[in-house]
Order: sequence, then C-alpha cells, then structure tokens
Amino acid sequence: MLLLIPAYNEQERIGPTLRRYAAAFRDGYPGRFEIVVVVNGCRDHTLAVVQEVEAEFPSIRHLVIPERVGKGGALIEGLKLAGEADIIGYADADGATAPESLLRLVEVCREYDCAVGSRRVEGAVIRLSQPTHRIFASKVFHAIVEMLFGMGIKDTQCGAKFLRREAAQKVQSALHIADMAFDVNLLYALKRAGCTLREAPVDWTDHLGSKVRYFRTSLVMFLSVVRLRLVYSPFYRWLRPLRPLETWIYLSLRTPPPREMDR
Ligand SMILES: Nc1nc2c(ncn2[C@@H]2O[C@H](COP(=O)(O)OP(=O)(O)O)[C@@H](O)[C@H]2O)c(=O)[nH]1
Ligand SMILES: [Mg+2]
Repeated sequence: MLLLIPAYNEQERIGPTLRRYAAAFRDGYPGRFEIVVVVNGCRDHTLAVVQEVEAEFPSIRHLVIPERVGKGGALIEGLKLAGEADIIGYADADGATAPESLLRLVEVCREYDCAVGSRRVEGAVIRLSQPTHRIFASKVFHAIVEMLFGMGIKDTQCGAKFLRREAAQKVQSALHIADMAFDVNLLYALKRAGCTLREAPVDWTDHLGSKVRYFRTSLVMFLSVVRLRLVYSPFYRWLRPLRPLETWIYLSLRTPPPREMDR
C-alpha cells in the first residue's frame, strides 16, 4: 500500500498529519505500506518538516517537484509509482480525513477497484464542517459535475481515494487536469475504463489553512470540468487551436494548465 500526500506550502499542517497517519498504519495495517509526500512549488519549509518526520518514521519518503504543478500534477506524478504497491491512494496534507477512515478505504479496495472517500454518504462523520461559503461552492460544483458526467458520486472532492494498482495503471494516460478538479478526471477515467467504484464514508474534520482561493479556484475547477467533458466529445479535435488561449487563461488565474494528453 502506498499513500501519496500532495503538499504545497504545508509547513504548518503536514507534520502532525504525517505522524498520525504513519503511526496509524504502522499499528493498524497488516501489510507493507509506504507514505510518499509529493512536495511541489513550496515557498516555505514544508520539505524540512517532512524530512524531520522521515527521521522518526522509516515508512515516509518524499518526491520533490520544483515547479508548481498543482495538486493534480503532483498526483499524476505520484501515481506513476503505482507499480511499487498493490494499492495506491492519496489524502490531503491537513489530515482532514481520520487515519481510521483511510484504513477502511484500503479495505474497500480488496473488493472494488477504487474506494472513494465521501462526506456525503451514510456513516460519514463531520466533526468540523467546512465554512458555509465552501459548502455552497461544493454543492454548485457537485451539481455541475453530475450534469456533465452523471456519475452518481455524492462527493468527488473529499481528498481521500484509493485504487488498485491495475486500475491506476489503466487510467494513467487519461489523467491531465492539474488543479483541484483532478479528482473528477480520475473518477471519470476509472468509470470509462470499466473499473468498479465504491463511495465509502469518512470521518472528517475541516482544518484551517486551506490552499483554496475561493473565487479563483472555483472558476478554475469549473473550466477544468467543462474541458474534461470536451475532451471526451467529438469537438475536441477542432478545439485544439484554442490551446494557447486556454494555457493563457489558466496562467492568468495563476494555476497550472492541464497537461498534454495522449489520446
Ligand atoms: N503538490 C501540490 N499540492 C497541492 C497544491 N495545491 C493544493 N495542494 C494540496 O492539496 C491538498 C488539499 O488542499 P486543501 O487546501 O486542504 O484543500 P481544501 O481542504 O479543499 O481547502 C493539500 O494536501 C494541499 O497541500 C499544489 O499546487 N501542489
Ligand atoms: Mg483541506
């Protein structure tokens, strides 16, 4: 089992999260496991904090990507390590998902190709909820995603998901969204590849220090899911000339643009 943690300027939040997760897997997970922190574009001391915890827990290591590739970009790189594990997953650096929930999600992968951590299915526990404006944005986003893709997944954005190695490898070439809408890219690619998905409840505590910039991130995520829909439409070929304009829009929004995808 391999757990990826994307980290962007997380010096405050990542230390306690890593300690909790590493201890929980050491004590509660029967198989071999490893935690890989994908540190990228940080302008703070995230890396130093990660290295400090690595000295305490041999199960933790890191991967540095100097450029700002986004949460999605970091996970696309991280998922390339899938060959090293039977199950590969990811969770946020703030530790919003309780370690016990991660262990349960890994169990779900024994039966399904992908376990989708969810705050919106029965059994979920929300100890500290997101701020109201974030819940509103998340409802709107959910409605848009459902309209565009109709996947019937109640919570695509909880930061905890696990996949079987074969599933991760199957969809690798279909992953290209670099921002926070990456999760939708992943889930839709899995569905298209015929993988089985199971939404399973998590125990969630919201944490201060979100990296989300409300309006900018919402706009970018909207653009990215519309783009994802177009990628799978017959029009995609004709839209290719617009690529430079698209790149310019993403960069103006100070967000890494979607990556080239072989299709
Ligand atoms: N590697 C990497 N991780 C990122 C980037 N932006 C956000 N993240 C990570 O994505 C995760 C979710 O971010 P967070 O701010 O907690 O989102 P929120 O909980 O939805 O407000 C955290 O682990 C962040 O460090 C990025 O540009 N690169
Ligand atoms: Mg968070």
